[in-house]
Amino acid sequence: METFLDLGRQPLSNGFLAADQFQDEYFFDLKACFNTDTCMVSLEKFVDSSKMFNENYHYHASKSQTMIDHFASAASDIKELFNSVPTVLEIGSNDGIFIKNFDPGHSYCVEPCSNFAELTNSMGYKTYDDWWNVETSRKIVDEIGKVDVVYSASCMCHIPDVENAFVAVSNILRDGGLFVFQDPTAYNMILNNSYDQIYDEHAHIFSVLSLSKILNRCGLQIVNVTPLDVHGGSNRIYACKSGTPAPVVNRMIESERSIGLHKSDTYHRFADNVRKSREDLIQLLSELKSDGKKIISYGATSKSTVVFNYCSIGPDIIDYISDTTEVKQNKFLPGVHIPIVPQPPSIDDSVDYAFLGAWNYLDEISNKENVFLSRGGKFITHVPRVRVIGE
Ligand code: DWN
Repeated sequence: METFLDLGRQPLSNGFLAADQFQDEYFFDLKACFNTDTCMVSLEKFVDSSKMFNENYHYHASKSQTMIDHFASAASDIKELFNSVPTVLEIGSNDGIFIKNFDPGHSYCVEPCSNFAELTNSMGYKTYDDWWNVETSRKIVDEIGKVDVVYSASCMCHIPDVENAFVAVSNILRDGGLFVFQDPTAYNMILNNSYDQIYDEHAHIFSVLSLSKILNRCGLQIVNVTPLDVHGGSNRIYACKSGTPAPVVNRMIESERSIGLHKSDTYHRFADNVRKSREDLIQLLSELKSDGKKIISYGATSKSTVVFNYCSIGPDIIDYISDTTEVKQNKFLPGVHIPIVPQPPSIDDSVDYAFLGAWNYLDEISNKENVFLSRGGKFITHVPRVRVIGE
């Protein structure tokens, strides 16, 4: 393992908190490393999963229309692959945004955040409030048998012992069944310089190259890959116990090799770009602030927790963060403690600039905030480079 990036002392990225919790706040050293054997990008030290995923988990997937539409489409694509109603197990079902598109009688969930497990149970989906691992897979097989589809979105990369997680999938998948999972890609992270994909919850940043090596060790074979725009660039991986990989699988691996995802110096160059991004963002925001401009941030995201803590940008620069998620509102962003407020229908007239904490929803946000933009308001982003959008 070769450490290539140090993002400094970081809080829990989703650890939104009240002022009276500041003194007990948890911090850890966030460093990323590259495995020269598997080509996997991972955290140098994993954060205890129970600190991040528990009954107070703040992230509700259904707070963006983009993702509601995305998962409805994903469900439709999967249904078309089967002649009859498939038995589906979703790992990391969050608020039911995906599984709600399936028949409760043939669908099951695994969700360790009990606030969400209770929600999908109340929606009629048998939900196991457990960590996903071999032990849980055996328990579920004993209860319901094997399944046609295992689906997981933005979850597999959150599991430190991801090989155990994949063996567990192999355990529960019937012969001829399909494992479909999607997570942000190392390819897009390097191309977009989106270092804010690296945080406590993201134990790994996947590539097709690294996954093909690891899945093969777990009795699974990648048979197809679909690149996705969501979450800053993701891959939807289709794997099964045996099958012939579609040509796209090798094409994706060749694309990854063409930008050097198999070489450690690629990641050291990435780290140089990250350090420059920090300097550029601090300079831009400081100059705007000293010119008397009012700057807010849009979307209280895990990603913006990383950026603002890495760049030491706090409430002296960013007046507040607006967000649609009720459980985040009237709290503070972890670490730098920028206040989070309910998101109004339109950005307040007093605001000059909005940093895009939720840059992955640029289109949706631009449509929503056309009044702000038409009166001369500007968005700021750091991906793929620090800039005022439209200037
Ligand atoms: O992997 C993960 C992804 C799926 O979600 C988790 N580990 C944690 C989390 O990461 P994130 O917080 O960076 O995700 P999002 O989806 O970029 O968060 C968007 C945030 O922005 C939500 O809190 C909702 C908010 N939002 C908003 O306030 N106004 C979103 C839109 C589209 C809006 O118009």
